[in-house]
Amino acid sequence: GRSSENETLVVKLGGSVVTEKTERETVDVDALADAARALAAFDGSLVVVHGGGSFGHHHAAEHGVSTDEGTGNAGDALAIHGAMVELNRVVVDALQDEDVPALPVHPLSAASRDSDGDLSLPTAQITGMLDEGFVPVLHGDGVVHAGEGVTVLSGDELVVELAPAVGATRVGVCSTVPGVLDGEDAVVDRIGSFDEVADVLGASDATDVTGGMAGKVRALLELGVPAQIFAPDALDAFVAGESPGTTIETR
Ligand code: IP8
Repeated sequence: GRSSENETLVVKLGGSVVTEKTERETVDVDALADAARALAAFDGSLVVVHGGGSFGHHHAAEHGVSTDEGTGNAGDALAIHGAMVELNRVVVDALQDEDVPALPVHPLSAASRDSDGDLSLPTAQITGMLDEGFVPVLHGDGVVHAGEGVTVLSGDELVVELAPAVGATRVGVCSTVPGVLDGEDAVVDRIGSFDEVADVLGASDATDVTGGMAGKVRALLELGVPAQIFAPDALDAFVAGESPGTTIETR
């Protein structure tokens, strides 16, 4: 295959890929091991971000916390963060088991939102890890939010923030769906503008990055680097430089 040494990938592993979404705090061990094996084949710079799945989301829901509704209760914030740290450790361990030099980065300890909800995320520790040959592994988390206490920071938002900061050459969003689907459940090969898929995705609030596929597509169109949305069985192909699923790139 082609050499990936000069590439920098940001890969999101969806929460529903690495966990059993319906069973509280249960890892999908086999799916995670498969993903770790696929990522281990890559020899360039790699940043991994994972979502919440059955770890973060039910805690956030129980405490009424979303990306814009926060909690001022430290115990509630810690319940959300603690579950995500637990999942993160399992993901990091699975990657290290495949000899990926993975290290954890916990967004709650570094990021913040202003009163408009705009995210600020320091990245010197992340680029520093990449320069030293490590693979930073971030996760959806809680984030301190001016005037709100702690709100949810989604993995999708992290991907959009990180890609330009690390000079990503490609972004991969590994999800349980094989890509963006058209009206007939066929995968759309390429999206160059939101208008092309507005009919099938419906309108979405541009600021709501956890709001399903429409929000994802909008955010990924802004990136300036090609992004691909694909299912777990296509992670190998993505890593190898192929274009599985839906490619999202402004023309
Ligand atoms: O699954 C959300 O991350 P996502 C994480 O990427 C929490 O939306 C804390 C619910």
